[in-house]
Amino acid sequence: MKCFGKPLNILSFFFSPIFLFPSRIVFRYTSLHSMPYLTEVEKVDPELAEIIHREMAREYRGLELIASENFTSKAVLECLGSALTNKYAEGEVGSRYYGGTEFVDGVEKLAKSRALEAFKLNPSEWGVNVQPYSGSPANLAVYVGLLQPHDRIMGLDLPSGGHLTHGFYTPKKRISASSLFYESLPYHVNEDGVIDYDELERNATIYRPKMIILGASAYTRDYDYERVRALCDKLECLLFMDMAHTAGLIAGEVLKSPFQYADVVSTTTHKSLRGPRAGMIYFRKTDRNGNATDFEGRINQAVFPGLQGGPHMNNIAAIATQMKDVCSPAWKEYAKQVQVNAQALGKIMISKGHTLISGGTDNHILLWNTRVLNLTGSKVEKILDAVNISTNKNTIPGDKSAITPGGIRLGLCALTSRGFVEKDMEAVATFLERAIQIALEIQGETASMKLAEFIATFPSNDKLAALRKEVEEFSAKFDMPSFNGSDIKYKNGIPH
Ligand code: DSN
Repeated sequence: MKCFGKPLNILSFFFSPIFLFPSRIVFRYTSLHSMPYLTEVEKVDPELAEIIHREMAREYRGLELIASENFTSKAVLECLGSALTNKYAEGEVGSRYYGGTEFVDGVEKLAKSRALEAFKLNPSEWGVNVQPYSGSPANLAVYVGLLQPHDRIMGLDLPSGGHLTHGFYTPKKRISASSLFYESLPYHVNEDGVIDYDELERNATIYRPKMIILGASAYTRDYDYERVRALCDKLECLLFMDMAHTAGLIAGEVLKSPFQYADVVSTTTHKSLRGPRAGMIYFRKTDRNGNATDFEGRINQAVFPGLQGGPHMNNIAAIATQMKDVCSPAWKEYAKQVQVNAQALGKIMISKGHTLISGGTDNHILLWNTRVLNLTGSKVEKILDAVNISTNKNTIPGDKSAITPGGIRLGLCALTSRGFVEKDMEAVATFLERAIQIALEIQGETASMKLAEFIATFPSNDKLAALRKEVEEFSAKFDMPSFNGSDIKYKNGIPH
């Protein structure tokens, strides 16, 4: 029988689709292999597809140093683009206001259990709501759920590195809903860029807030949870930690966990956690003495129907898959590497004569004092943009204006997701340094040069063009977690 087997196989080959329709097979292979991304958008909306292609190339060819950004995984992007986006599911797992929720219930259950596991939380002590659309809605839901309108809160002031939603207002205007609907007294960092816990304690003792908020957008040191917990106990007020920036490092155990101190903890899921753009709220089911709280109902009600409608189930699925990643042993390595990279870049910058607020970092953020270089943060942000290094201008201690702040915030989560390690920080620091030298040459003796005039010189500056080319060639050596090299249309330069 064996000897008839071969001729039969050969015959079947000649009658196979490959032999009869080779071009079709080759086409299908090519399309599956190299064009899985954006094919439909290209077909129905080429104008939009083109913009997305340029953004993909920008991400791939640039150095992403914005501290709140990261590069998420293909699995997260697939969840975001899945059929789950079609589904309404107002309510909670098992008690929804819509039919057909048997599968999305499974999705949300997974997201919740993994979100608890990621921070090693006991489900009888802590619960989590994974429905907030992002960090700001999550924070508002915390206030709506646990406070009465006009209750007093204390958060780190925005110019000190705090977040808008922690009660920010200016002398002329209540800026955030958190200062419109609640009374807020900010605390500050001292001139070294470290939280002035003495000031917080002094003022809190007089002001007697209902809630003290820890967490920040531009703060480089870990928090003294013990001290603030003791203060909250003394004042009988709630301790709320917004860990949006540092959640990934807390899960990776390179920073202290706030959970043993806080009553409620919020986070975004896209910063150091590297997931989709969404938010989560963790709340104590039992207080620190083991007595049951009513936080679960109050937080859940505040999210829906208090502030939101239907949860975005595609996002919740993306949270679930990202939390699986965060629970994996490899996550600790990622978190450690983020911190190591930030500290390595900080050391190199200091060795090159630069000044960092607080003298370095415990986390992923560096706050670079550009005021001492005679450059505003706005000018540095713009010149770095011109060479495809993305950062943002930031206030630093002593700044009078948030419009022309004296610093730049750098963060290492995104580059670490592309595989950057300590040795790559030398090149990153050198690129930053060269951009600064060009900025100083442009500005010359006229530090008062207007930002628009400064930017207007860029197109004719050959040194900037050369530096941009080098930055882009260097960046393009690293993979993107979000898409394959073959998905990138403009690998060698983005058309102007
Ligand atoms: N805007 C974010 C940041 O950049 O830190 C926080 O919401």
